[in-house]
Amino acid sequence: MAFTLPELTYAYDALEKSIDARTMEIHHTKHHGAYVNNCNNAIAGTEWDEKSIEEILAHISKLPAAVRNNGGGHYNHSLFWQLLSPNGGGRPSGVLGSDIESTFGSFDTFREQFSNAAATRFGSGWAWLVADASGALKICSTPNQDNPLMDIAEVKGTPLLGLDVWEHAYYLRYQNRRPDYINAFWDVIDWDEVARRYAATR
Ligand code: MN3
Repeated sequence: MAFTLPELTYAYDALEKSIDARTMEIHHTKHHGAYVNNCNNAIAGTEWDEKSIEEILAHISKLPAAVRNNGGGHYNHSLFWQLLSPNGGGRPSGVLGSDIESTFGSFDTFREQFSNAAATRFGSGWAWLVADASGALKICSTPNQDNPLMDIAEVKGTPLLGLDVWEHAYYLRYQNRRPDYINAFWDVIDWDEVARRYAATR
């Protein structure tokens, strides 16, 4: 079963307050589209082409770099689009909100630490909030298209929130100002989706 490029549930210009339409369109159709095609080509005719993306990532150390880069890219972007919403922003409520507060001290401290992980990732990569195997919330970052589901990840866990800090995610509007893009990201986070993912791990 070949992987396919998922449709977005909102228009390319729906997140304009934080991410411009042209960036969204190129990012989705060209960048994510290429990860899907390249991943499919890399696993075609192997034992992995019947497996889920999660199962592939869990065994990524046994697979070629093309699968790590493009399979990771497919998973990461599929998640990223779901975490964004034109009605996003604000703060998480419920169990997620209180667990973030008890883990990091406050929502503002969490936001600062996550933003710092995103800002200080050298080169291309992602910042993450994960729930690890014990259920603990952790912030980490990964290079390139790696993610915390990979068996080679330094910090492993289920990704709840992820931020793409590749230049292709922000350069048209923000150029070298990655911190401004990170700041704008908080206005389009769909906390209901993050909470749904957290609940599924518990
Ligand atoms: Mn990207």
